[in-house]
Amino acid sequence: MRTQVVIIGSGPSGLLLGQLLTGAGIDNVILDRVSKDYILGRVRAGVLEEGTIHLMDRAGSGARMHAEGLPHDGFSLAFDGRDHRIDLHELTGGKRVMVYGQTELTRDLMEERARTGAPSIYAAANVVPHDFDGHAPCVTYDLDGTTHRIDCDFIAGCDGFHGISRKSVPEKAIRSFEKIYPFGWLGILADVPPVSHELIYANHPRGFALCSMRSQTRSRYYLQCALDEKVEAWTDQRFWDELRRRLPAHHAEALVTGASFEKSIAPLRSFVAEPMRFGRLFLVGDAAHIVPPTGAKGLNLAASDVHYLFEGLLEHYQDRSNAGIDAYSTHALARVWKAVRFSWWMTTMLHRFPDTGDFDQKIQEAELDYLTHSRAASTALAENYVGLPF
Ligand code: FAS
Ligand code: PHB
Repeated sequence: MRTQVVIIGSGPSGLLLGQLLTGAGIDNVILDRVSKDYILGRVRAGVLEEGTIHLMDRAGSGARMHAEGLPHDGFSLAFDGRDHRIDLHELTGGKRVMVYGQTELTRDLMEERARTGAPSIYAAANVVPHDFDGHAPCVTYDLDGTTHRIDCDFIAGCDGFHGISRKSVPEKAIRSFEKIYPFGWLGILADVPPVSHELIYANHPRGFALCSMRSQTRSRYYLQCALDEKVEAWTDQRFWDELRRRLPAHHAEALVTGASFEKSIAPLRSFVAEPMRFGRLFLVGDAAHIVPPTGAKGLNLAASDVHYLFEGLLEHYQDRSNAGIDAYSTHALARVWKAVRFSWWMTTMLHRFPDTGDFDQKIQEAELDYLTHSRAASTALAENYVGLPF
């Protein structure tokens, strides 16, 4: 088989890139090692920046997102028993975010891809990119007991943090930067109405909490937890009781609880691999970088990588120019590092660190005090939260 672009990974990065390329008449094949259902069973991001929304529209996959997504003009920081609203819309001159689950975004892209008939191969084992430092790259994979080969012009490594693409790059050609946080997030999904119409990021002496949602009837909540916590040790009742302790009294009293249908613990890390291009192989999304979810940036960074790579490939095929793909890594990393900084800053400001001393705690309190009393400081938060320009 031959195609122009092989995309390894059928998560948001791979699917969004695949649909943009298909729409531009650039042939592509998506490979994933698991099934569609497995991918759709993962519960992850919940907040979309306007840039991501525009890319979904350009990929022909935005209809349900606009119909069911929840536009949000602001969110609240909760500490010392009180809420402090950050008015994103006013502070950014009219920008907002949309609450729409990554699972639904992925489903929309999968359904649009099936409608266009572009090829996706699932349950592909032993996917391996070859000769991407030359002019004739290819990808091999095993399916139904047979090894297959796809010759191509380019390979997009959209296969996430644990994928094969970044691991296929010679160690001397890649540099990584990492920070591991000493806690994780225990997340829960339940079909109960959200405690507030907007998100609440809570800083409490017992730990961070986040009140989010997927719809007016489905809530998504998170609690900071120790890295050695086990999900099995958290009954629904224990989760709800702890969440109430970390929220201001008026929210704790209003909280509607119920049976959860998803509960998981995610570790938090910041990670960046440089560069993001190796000859004919491009790293995209979580394959190249990871951020703690505090700033709601992971999925949205994947989208901006896709934007830069898609524009570069379009220029290569339509204008016979390599300027865009040559600039991909530099352009993507410039935005990645600003989002990594913002996600680190939000995480440092809102979580309780096990080794926090009295001085560090006073600095955190001063940060929150300055942020909620300075228009300049809250504007800086708002412009990062809605997403810096592509
Ligand atoms: P993904 O990891 O989504 O997709 C990679 C795909 O590649 C997968 O389908 C995988 O099966 C496939 N793959 C991997 N190795 C392969 C191989 N060798 N061969 C073939 N296929 C292979 N972001 C937020 O903004 N907010 C959040 O709240 C949030 N919560 C998260 C919680 C968890 C537990 C995790 C892990 C991430 C979370 N994220 C969050 C970040 C997340 O949303 C990612 O940014 C997003 O999934 C990135 O999409 P992709 O780059 O497509 O990577
Ligand atoms: C979510 O709804 O899953 C979510 C929202 C905002 C975040 C992180 C996760 O910062």
